[in-house]
Order: sequence, then C-alpha cells, then structure tokens
Amino acid sequence: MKGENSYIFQRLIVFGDSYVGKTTLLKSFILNKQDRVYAFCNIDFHFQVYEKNNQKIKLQLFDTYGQHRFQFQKEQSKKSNFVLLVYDTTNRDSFDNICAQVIDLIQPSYKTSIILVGNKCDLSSKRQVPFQEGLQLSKQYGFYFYETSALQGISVDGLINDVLDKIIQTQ
Ligand SMILES: Nc1nc2c(ncn2[C@@H]2O[C@H](COP(=O)(O)OP(=O)(O)OP(=O)(O)O)[C@@H](O)[C@H]2O)c(=O)[nH]1
Ligand SMILES: [Mg+2]
Repeated sequence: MKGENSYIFQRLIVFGDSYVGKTTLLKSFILNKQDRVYAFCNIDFHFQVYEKNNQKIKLQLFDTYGQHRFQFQKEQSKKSNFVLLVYDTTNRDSFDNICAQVIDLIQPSYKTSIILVGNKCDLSSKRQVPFQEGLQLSKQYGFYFYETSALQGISVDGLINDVLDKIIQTQ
C-alpha cells in the first residue's frame, strides 16, 4: 500500500522555437504562481505536485530555450516521460522547424509520450498554420495534439489533465 506521502514522479520537457510561448505555457501549469523556478545549465525547471484520483503526482517541468540543438533535445527526450513540441500557429517557420525536429526525435524505443502543441490559437486573424495541418502531423507520428492559448488559458487545463490521466493509467 502506498504511504500518505508517496507520489508518482514524472518528467515533462518543452521544446520549440523562440517566442512560440513555451515559458508562458509551462507557467500556466504551475498552480501557485509565487513558486520558485530553478535554473540549471541553461534549463529552468519547477516541481509541481498535483493530486488526482487520490494519487499525488510530482511533475518536474523543464523549460528550454529556442536555440537548443537536436543533440541536446534527443538526450533530454530520452530522459523524459513527456515531451511537448510547441509551435506558434501564427508562425509557419516554427511549425516547419517542428516537422524537421520530429524526424530526429522519433525513437520508438523511448517510452516518451510526445505532445504536439499549436500555441497562440487566440490570434485567429494572424493564423498561418491550419488546425488540420497540426492534426495531420500528430496522426502521422501518433502524437497527442492540442491547440492552446497559453495567454488566455485555452485548452491548457485539458492538456495537463490528460497528462495526469495518462500517468495514472500507466501505473
Ligand atoms: N497571443 C498570445 N501570445 C502568447 C501566447 N503564449 C505566449 N505569448 C506571448 O508570446 C511571447 C513569447 O512567449 P514566451 O513564453 O516567452 O516564449 P518562449 O517560447 O518561452 O521563448 P524563448 O524562451 O525565447 O524560447 C510573450 O510575449 C508571450 O506573452 C498565446 O497563447 N497567445
Ligand atoms: Mg522561454
């Protein structure tokens, strides 16, 4: 039987071009906005404990910067339970760069769940990447797919709740 203080520990990391909204998205997963964010070797991270179905889940949320290279991403992906690949729906280049990245990150042997995220969906008049294109890419590779607005909080609760459900299901 699990003790009262026991929790499931998992690691989530976010990748994507500069300015797509990675930091804003991760911050929206942090329940207490006053909590400290740690910095180590050019990565920021934060521990967030969630409680769901009487289970405590401690998620280590890793933020990265747009300029990180593939080798770094590959190493980090291997160590993570969840990888969020974020692009900006108003920036075609950020989507094309994800497409290039995906080929490199796909390693069937990794037990990592990859989630494709089209952020800034609130800026509909500036949209450059249609929803269907994101969906198609996610289907092609068997990723989860969300369109979010980290700024307006659209679909961010759904995303993190689905992550928690998946963690609980796989225990
Ligand atoms: N309209 C809109 N703006 C957003 C959204 N998410 C982030 N932004 C804005 O986009 C800008 C960049 O957001 P960041 O979260 O700093 O982007 P980042 O991906 O962490 O950038 P780097 O750390 O430089 O790689 C900021 O001005 C945010 O306020 C969103 O969903 N909608
Ligand atoms: Mg950032």
